[in-house]
Amino acid sequence: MIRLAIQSKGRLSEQSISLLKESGINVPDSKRHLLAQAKGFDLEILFLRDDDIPQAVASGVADAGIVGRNVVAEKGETVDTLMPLGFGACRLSIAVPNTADYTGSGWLNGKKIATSYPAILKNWLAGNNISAGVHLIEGSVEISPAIGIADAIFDIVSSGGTLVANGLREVETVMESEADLIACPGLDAGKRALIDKLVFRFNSVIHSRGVKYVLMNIPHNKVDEAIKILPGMRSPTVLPLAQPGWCSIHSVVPEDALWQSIEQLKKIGAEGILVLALENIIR
Ligand code: PRT
Ligand code: ZN
Repeated sequence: MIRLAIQSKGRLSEQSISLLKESGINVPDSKRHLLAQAKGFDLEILFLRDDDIPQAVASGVADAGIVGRNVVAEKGETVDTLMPLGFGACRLSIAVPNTADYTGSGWLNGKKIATSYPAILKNWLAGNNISAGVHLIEGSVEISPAIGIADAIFDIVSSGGTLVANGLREVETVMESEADLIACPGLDAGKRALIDKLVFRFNSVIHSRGVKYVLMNIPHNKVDEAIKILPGMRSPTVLPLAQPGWCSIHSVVPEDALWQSIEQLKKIGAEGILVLALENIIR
């Protein structure tokens, strides 16, 4: 049995549960309990605030956890980062009022910066030889310059909409973040084997995202051309059809290139094109 800590409610909560579900691990609906036994894997879920996950994992209260890289960096706990999970993407940036005459990071010398991430900010300031005041504030950091608490902010940015709405502009990106799977260092062999199984399942789900399985019929003399159109196809499956001169090609195609590829394939004579969703890619 392993214990996995995930955010009880918040931005990473639903996607953590979806990833587990797609990996064949069902989490009971009720989030009112701190601990819940999952179905489909020898695992229990510990629901925590995201800020508490790095310490829970570092101390062994949980064997593994799903949490933003930014939170792990801020807390400074010793954990093993096993894999990025492909959701919760954001960056931690310094932003200044639109009206500021910002010309480079030297501008920050002697200024006051409001943030909920003082450790990451102080580390970056020291690394860049900048001497600035760090003002810790929990929540609504973006309003600090307007109400005179600080000259700049250091906060999470994703679309950038919050900065624009508050008359701020992003001037320095300090770190990129997304949700990571972390684990307690030094787990015993039994737990390590279960974590490896979890990593294997997560990888197969994540690799199947953003790709489609495409099948089509094509004249035999157009197969080489079709292979050139299908991006990333190294070793296509080509099967003969009962009708002479025709064959069927099967391939995995990235979603962003899908429609362009299909239009080109139709032009060279592809017929009966089927696009199917992929649930897992087992490597
Ligand atoms: O209650 P608990 O302590 O568990 O949750 P929380 O309120 O501390 O965190 P939560 O749920 O807001 O975020 C959890 C994690 O999601 C963060 O630690 C990041 O790793 C990740 N994440 C991804 C984000 C965002 N995107 C995000 N946009 N976390 C916060 N934001 C906020 C940001 O603080 C800012 O106010 O959204 C605003 C900016 O968004 P844009 O799109 O306007 O730029
Ligand atoms: Zn939090």
